[in-house]
Amino acid sequence: MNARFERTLPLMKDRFGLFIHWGLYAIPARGEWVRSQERITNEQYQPYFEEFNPVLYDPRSWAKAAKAAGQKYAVLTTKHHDGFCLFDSQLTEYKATNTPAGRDLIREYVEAFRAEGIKVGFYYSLIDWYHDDYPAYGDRQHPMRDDESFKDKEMNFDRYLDYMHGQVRELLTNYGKIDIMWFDFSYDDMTGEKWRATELIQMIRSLQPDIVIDNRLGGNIMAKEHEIYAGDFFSPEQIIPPEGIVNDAGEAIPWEACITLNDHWGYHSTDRNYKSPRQVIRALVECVSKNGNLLLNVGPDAKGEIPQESLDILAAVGAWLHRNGDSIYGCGIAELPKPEWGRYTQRGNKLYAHVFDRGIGPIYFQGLKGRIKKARLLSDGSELHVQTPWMADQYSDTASGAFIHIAGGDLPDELDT
Ligand code: JFZ
Repeated sequence: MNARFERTLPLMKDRFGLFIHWGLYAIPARGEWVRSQERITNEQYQPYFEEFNPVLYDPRSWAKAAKAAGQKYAVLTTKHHDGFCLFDSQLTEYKATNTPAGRDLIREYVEAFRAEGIKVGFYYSLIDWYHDDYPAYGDRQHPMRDDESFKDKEMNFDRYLDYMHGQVRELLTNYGKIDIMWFDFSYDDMTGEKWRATELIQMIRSLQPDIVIDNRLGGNIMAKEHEIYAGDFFSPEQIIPPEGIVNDAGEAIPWEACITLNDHWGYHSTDRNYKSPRQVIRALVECVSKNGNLLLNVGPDAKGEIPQESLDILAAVGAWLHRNGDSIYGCGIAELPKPEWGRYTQRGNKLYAHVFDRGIGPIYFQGLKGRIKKARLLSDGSELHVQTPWMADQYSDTASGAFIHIAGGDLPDELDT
């Protein structure tokens, strides 16, 4: 891996994080794009601001749920596309402090997650549908994109950029050490220096030298020589790349897939299309097997609670990780061909075989002939009988299928198949 990704490596050992989309859009409860999709004006959206009162908001319970789920970091929307700020920004009145909530909700989040030993990340939307100086008419996602009355509206985009940079400065000055900055997102010609991205990155690095930044400010993270704002990791969305990510020079690029639990990021009251714990565990294994992280999303409701369905999934994944976490944390790709029955992950001289599809008969470990020192079932530590050097006759079913941990004395040196 290229040396410039060194600051990303500690985060990439964590492998599993919690994404939280939360804001005024939890009240209409039709997802965080509701303003754009339904062309909702500022005036029509204003009642949600006036009534926002998440009486059950208790970020300590969120943090406990994340911890029990085995998640090592979290990323919360400090401001989403609707422009509403969960933090007490001095640069806008459009913030939680001025709603019935009456306080800085981000401060409580930071303190609660820190207290549980979970790394803290800020999602911050580059797009802003509230700010007067953000292009509205003709912008393909803005709620007012086809409202003629916005056609000749005067705006000064630099004023928006000053605001946006100023808010990032606030976020990275007022809350102690922040681990991740997650910008979202560039599109069309709204990318790179359009955001004054070099200047922004320089400011961020001066405030938080170790912070890890996503790649959505633009630039080309795949280029060997890329822009300073091209990001510290690649962020595929709702997709796990088929073979991991390498740049133009064939070097591995750190990446993190972000995935929803149902079909929306923000709270949606009727979307019951939840993934199963088994699917989520397999997605996590899949990411790790290709050197990636999984950022799994929840959308708390207007009262401030994570939906029960999501909590149940998190708990089930956590129960699996409690026993099988050694095959995830600090693990990455194994230099072996992708097996037919599932996926490998590896850390040092330990190879982990995640058997998704047991099939009939023995499990074949291609390319491992003579190299298996011993095999143990990771979930309970029990001995597995490897009948010959290339197959094991025992397995146990777990949520993700049979699970075998093969511990070899000096496997890595021998793993060049
Ligand atoms: C963005 C947001 O619009 C969305 O609400 C959510 O916050 C998500 C995590 O990020 O959605 C995107 C951003 C980029 C792409 C697709 C959806 N993209 O590049 O294809």
